[in-house]
Amino acid sequence: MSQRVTIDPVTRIEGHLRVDVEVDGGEVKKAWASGQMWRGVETILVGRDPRDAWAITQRICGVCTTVHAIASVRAVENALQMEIPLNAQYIRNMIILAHAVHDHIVHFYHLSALDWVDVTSALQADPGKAAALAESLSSWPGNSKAEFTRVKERLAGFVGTGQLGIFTNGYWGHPAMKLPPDVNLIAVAHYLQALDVQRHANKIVSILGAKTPHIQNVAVGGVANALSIDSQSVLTVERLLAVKGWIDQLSDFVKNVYLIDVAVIGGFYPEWTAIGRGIVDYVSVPDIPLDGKNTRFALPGGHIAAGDLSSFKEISSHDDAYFREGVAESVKHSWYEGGKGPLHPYKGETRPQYTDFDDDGKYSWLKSPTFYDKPMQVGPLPRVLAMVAARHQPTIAYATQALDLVSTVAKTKVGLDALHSTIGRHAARAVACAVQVDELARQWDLLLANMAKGDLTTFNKPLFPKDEVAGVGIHEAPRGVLSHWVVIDDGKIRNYQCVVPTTWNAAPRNEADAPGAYEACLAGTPVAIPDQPLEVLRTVHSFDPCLACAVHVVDTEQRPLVKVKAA
Ligand code: NFE
Ligand code: MG
Repeated sequence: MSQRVTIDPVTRIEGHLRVDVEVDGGEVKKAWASGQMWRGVETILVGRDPRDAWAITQRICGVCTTVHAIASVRAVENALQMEIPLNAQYIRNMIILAHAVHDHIVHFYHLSALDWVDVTSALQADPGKAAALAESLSSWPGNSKAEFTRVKERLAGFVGTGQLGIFTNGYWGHPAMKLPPDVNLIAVAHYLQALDVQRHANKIVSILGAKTPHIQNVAVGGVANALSIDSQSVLTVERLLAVKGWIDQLSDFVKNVYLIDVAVIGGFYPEWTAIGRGIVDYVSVPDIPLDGKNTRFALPGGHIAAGDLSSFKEISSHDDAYFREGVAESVKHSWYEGGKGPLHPYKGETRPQYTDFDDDGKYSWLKSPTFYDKPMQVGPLPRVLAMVAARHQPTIAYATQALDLVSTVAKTKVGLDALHSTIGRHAARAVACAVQVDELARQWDLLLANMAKGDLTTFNKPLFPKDEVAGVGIHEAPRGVLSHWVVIDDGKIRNYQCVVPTTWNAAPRNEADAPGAYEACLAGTPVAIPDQPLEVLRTVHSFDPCLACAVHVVDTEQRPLVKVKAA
């Protein structure tokens, strides 16, 4: 007999996501992903000055705080066909990369690791054996017996008081938890260390961006940072040297802790390299521009059809018509006025029309984006597969290292194909993070080398024509492809549409009733205990949902923190 499980809201994500699954024979047969809030930022922008859009759109989200600012200025600059000073590109690139590294570390340890790590089991661990194992895998100084003993005592202290503190309400002891106690202890220690390390990424963003969350230094035409090689200006060499120190510390953690933990956990859950496959049509975009016109990039991106890397079609610039012409959004299953079929974002409409949750009708505030009429998966997995297909050597090296370690722990050969999965999304995120932290160091070098040549320019003034112009700002954000589409008429915004990573992944069914990526990837997920749907959360969390981004909003209703309904 089939059971309906509603998880509303899903926690340890950003925003208000409801997920419904129909469970039969111990696995998910059908799923619905529903965005439960709406804000209308796109509507707020109409009639405003395009130079202000970045500051407003950035408030879409407090998690990916920088990404909407970047996509927005890129959209307006694209409409004006502007060239951006190299220094501005390097500073933006460093902000983008530091933010991504922060986002990925926090997502793995603080938002999703506890789906795989049983905190209470760590109390059975032997700190000496845990240290021997961890030290055999990396040279990270936080892997000592003394450190693991301290963490175990601290944990025993929590549990002894009857309060698990930040670890309350997990599915501890669930039959789907498989890590041995020593590995659980290592992971809990790294969870706590990651809380400390992630600050370094935010310090970089706040020094370069003037504050975080929500940077203040971007402008249509460049950045507002004053550069100088003497000590009088805002971004001095002294401050840049401090930034370099934090980059080095992040690099150490990402390569010696994060990448290794993900691979070890993957090795203990090899069955999860075959669960959560779903949509294997992927799109990512090139990012980290190396010139002022967004035509050369450090990190490639493109389209992969049906999971086949040989089908890779590179998206070569931010003006690439292949990307620009392929995107459309349907509202057939979304709470908006519609009836016109899928619309290209320049023609997009955002007119809310709430009805109830209807399984076969409208059931989400998210629109349903498609690329050449097909739903896509976006995110670190599509990004890594595109970079592998484009023969980006650092990506190939880190992916090989991670998969080899998964194979060693699982005692079976695990190849690239394992990445099309729930655990694969985590592995790809760690691989992407290692690539990004290296690229962050390289952008630092490029900025200093350019300053040393005597170029201190950071801004070109935008000029708005009387005529109508349109532009797209593309950014490979932490959760995947982000695009802002702006139509400007006589210097004022006439239409503004954001097509956001979580909108792609958490989309409801599209015009052809084909499910979105969460929905498709949930099908086949095993569920041992329907009212403790840990496995469903594993697959949903592997995408790193951000609903504020996806529907751009505010929930005016009070909702319970966790509601799991098994019927
Ligand atoms: Ni609010 Fe975001 C990212 C964007 S995802 S987290 O990455 O854009 O929808
Ligand atoms: Mg939108």
